[in-house]
Amino acid sequence: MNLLALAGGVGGAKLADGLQRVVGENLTVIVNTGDDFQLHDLYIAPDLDTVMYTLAGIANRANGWGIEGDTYNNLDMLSQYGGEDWFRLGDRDLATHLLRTQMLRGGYTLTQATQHLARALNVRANILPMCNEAVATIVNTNAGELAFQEYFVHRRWQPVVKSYRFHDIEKARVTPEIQNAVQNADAIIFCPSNPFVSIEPILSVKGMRELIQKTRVPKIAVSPIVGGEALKGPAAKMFQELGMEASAFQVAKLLRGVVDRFVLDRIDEAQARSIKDLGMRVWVTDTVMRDEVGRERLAREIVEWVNR
Ligand code: FO1
Repeated sequence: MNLLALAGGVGGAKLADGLQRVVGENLTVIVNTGDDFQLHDLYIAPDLDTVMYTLAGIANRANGWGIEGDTYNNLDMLSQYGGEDWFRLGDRDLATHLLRTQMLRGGYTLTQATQHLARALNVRANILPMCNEAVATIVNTNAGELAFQEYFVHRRWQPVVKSYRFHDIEKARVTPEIQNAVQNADAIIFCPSNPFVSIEPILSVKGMRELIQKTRVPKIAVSPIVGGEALKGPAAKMFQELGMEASAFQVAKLLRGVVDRFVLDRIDEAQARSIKDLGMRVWVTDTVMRDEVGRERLAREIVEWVNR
């Protein structure tokens, strides 16, 4: 069975890892690149790297991002010089950014650079950036307009979000690799990633939403909001600041028209009825992935639900 997953950062990467454990190379992951930015003259793609390191089995276990056991000698030296040190790039992680940046400057696409890096790390699944063009998520806050990493990392997602936009999204196009993956997919899984700044950028690439909508296969979302809270990051806070309640039901509402099945945590079982009323089939289970066993169990349950 060919699976296609849409993912952003840490939560999405965990389910992608579970899916890779179940279907191996028959998994393709489309990853958000709205978080990408330039720092120290390097092209940095945090979500692509989080997914890549997680699927390669080398992600930092405590953070979910970065590489397990990485050192920060370069950062310490940079810091001593008074350079920009708020974004913690590890020594080994740095190699990824150096090589990717060289490849992009050498005329390779982001898709090609990503495939080269992932292959070298023995990742079995196919990791694809949502597009080859540079797109930048900009968050409009009570502290003004902030580039995504400035909001997320530098200001620790404390500013109040009023709105957000994806700069240059109109230039982004669905890649041939994504077109292929969508057409060959037997199911599409929306990983538990932030619906506003991880999933929405992917769906906002010209032609992406329609491409997914017209494919007649199960499309399954897993809620990143469990018991009214985000498992990681600012998703719940963003719901509230954007005037919505933070709930799995609201996630389902945002994905109505694209997704036809919804995986709901047991703790939110009372919302099953209202999600079904949106026209979705609902599967209730334990969705919190505490370890690799939990990732694989959730992935297997999803695959079995599709096969049933
Ligand atoms: N997140 C942080 O909260 N602080 C960091 O210093 C940081 C560094 C970093 C370096 C490389 C990388 O691939 C990711 C990194 N992240 C860091 C995570 C990342 O910026 C966010 O988790 C995502 O952009 C949100 O999905």
